[in-house]
Amino acid sequence: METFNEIISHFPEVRHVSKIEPLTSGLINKTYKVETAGKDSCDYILQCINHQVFQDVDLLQHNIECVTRHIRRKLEEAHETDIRRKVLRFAEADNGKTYHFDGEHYWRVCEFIPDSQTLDAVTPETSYLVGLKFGEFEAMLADLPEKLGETIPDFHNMEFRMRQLREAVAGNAAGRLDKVKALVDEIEKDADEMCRAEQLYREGKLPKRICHCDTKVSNMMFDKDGRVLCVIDLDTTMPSFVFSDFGDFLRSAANTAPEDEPDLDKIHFNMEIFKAFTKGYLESTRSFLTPLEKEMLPYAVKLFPYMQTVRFLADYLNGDTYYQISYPEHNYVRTLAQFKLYQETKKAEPEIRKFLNEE
Ligand code: GN1
Ligand code: MG
Repeated sequence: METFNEIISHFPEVRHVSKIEPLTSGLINKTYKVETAGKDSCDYILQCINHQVFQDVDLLQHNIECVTRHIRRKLEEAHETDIRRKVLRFAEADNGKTYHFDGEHYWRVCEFIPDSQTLDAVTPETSYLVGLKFGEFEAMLADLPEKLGETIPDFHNMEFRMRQLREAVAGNAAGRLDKVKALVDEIEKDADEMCRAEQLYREGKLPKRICHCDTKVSNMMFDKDGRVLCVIDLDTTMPSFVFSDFGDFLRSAANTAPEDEPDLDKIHFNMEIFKAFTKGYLESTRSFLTPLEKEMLPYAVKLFPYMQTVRFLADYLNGDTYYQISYPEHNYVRTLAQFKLYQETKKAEPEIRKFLNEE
């Protein structure tokens, strides 16, 4: 691997680096903050792209370039001010691309958004704003002229995730099957219902749209006064069902506990967060959501805790090869926590339906 300074030197606009320090963030890429000296120079985010997960880095960066260019153009057309803080900008490397390959790893640099913050927890008020913004993100990309590829093929394809789980069960690579066999049987009972979207897609009844596919509140930048600035972490922006953006946000934000909470009694579905987010999301997507998409939003709420249960469990069975873990049974604890959340979303379904019917 090249040294940080060597890596940075391949991005000509980044000069006078004074400090590089790691940032704690997602489970996938490694992220660093690069500070530069000089009062007019901006700081940067340096990321080592997880090339195991994102195997086609060229496609990944192509998607991101198309998305950020399109959004920037729309902001300019709308005479927005402060565009620098409203859409990400990636630095060009000396190879003319927005990434550098050091022979082993892929690196990219993007401008650090000044005077911004991320939030780890949400209130109904911020959920409403985030719903509005993620919906607006989809709306802005509805007329994207370029075709985007899937940066992770079949990322939110439930049939594919079930196949992966079944393979992990059959392989039993880490010898953990005995411990989770009963849970696998429970999961299997709902598999057909949870794979409904793929079925409807094949029948031509459900569209795929450009979605963010990782709609955590931590993927939204706010200014210091709590106003929404922009959407970040665009790696998974690709064609998907709108359920991805709607359901995955609620999976994390409407959970009353962290996604790896060991005490299952603490895990509930927060209806206030659901209502506020849904209100915002519907406001900005009303112009294009089809009746079937809207009718299936309660399904989306259940789908994501279910899918995440399946993904964590498959990784646990495979011996923790995908998600970074902090202790040996971490993926097992995550699995149980997501399955509990799934059951809570099932319990909440009548109220969820009632709210959506009135909206
Ligand atoms: C991963 O790395 P992070 O936290 O943004 C994963 C998501 C999961 C999430 C679970 C590319 O996201 O799909 O929902 O972990 N991203 C990828 O915490 O697999
Ligand atoms: Mg992510």
